[in-house]
Amino acid sequence: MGMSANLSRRKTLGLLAALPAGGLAHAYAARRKDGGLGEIAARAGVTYGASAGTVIFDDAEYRLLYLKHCKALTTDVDMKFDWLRPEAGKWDWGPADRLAAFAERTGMTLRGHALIWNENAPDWLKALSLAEIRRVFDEHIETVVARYAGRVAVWDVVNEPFWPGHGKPGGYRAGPWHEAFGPGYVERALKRARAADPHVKLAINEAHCERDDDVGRAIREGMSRLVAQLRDAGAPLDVLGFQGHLQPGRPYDDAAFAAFLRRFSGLELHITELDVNDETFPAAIRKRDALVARRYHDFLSAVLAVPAVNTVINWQLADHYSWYNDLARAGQLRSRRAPRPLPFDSAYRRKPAWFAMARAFRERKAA
Ligand code: 9MR
Repeated sequence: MGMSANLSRRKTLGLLAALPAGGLAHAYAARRKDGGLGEIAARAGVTYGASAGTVIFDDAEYRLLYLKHCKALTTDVDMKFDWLRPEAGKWDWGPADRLAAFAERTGMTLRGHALIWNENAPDWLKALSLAEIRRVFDEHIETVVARYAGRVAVWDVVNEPFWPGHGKPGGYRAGPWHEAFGPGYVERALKRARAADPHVKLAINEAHCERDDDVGRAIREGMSRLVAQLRDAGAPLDVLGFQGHLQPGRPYDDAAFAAFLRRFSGLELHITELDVNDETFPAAIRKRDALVARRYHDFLSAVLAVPAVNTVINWQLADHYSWYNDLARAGQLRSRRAPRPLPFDSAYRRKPAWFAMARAFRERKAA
């Protein structure tokens, strides 16, 4: 990044610091006008944003990326069950409240992630009787949704309902909530969430549907069946979220995924956690970035051809904050090198992936 960009960034930081709270939303909106990804996406009818954690309050340069590019913000981990309720009888609202206040102040659409997920259950929950787990389920949804009513615009009410590998009937993901209610936990969660906030959009958020292999196809079928059942049951459902953690080492058929998306008439479709795992790409950065960018462009071109897709969210914005770093450190990727899955690098510079996304948004507008 050149000297002048650095200077103007510093100037902006100073300017923002000097503004009273009331003027911030306006100042942020003004900043976004000069070519932020959120503006480019908006012109194509797409709300663009990224997930964020409280690191944005410590890393001012990272925060500026959100201010410039994002019109939507998803809480990365801070509204998850185990973050809100680390111990029995204890609630930790601090980080979630801070992110909610930030989104409100800056005029970003807030996506709550995620109310009910069969993964990541804390030990104290797993130790409860099934009757107690049922009580905690209802209490959790009512308490959390009511607290953020009017501030969270979309809730990922149920995250990742399917995982065929668990061997449950219907391919459902196993875990405490499934154990307590069976697959009916999904409908129950949606109804309870609607009762706690009549206006928030309610989403089911699923992984792996983008894949063109046995797992991807099984989860797609599961989602189709679930949505049909929920419709028959009159359950409230506004949005389907597809995470979009693309794994180029696996088989993909973007056109087949887009055809699958077209099945869901009457629902909004959101790409909720987009990134590209570069573990199978060559090490050379220029080559790797070009392949990551191409993957972004091909995927987005296919899904943006579906009119109901109106939201695209990246899972974090800059490479060094991606969850793939945790996987690399834990030896769970094919390579231990620093992953480059996102539109910005660790120096906050736009990468080819940024331009590929912008191009896909512009092409949708022109189509
Ligand atoms: O990014 C999240 C990471 O920091 C957490 O350790 C992990 C477990 O809670 O969850 C990550 O986010 C996941 C999301 O909640 C659901 N889809 C897959 C995401 C990446 O693992």
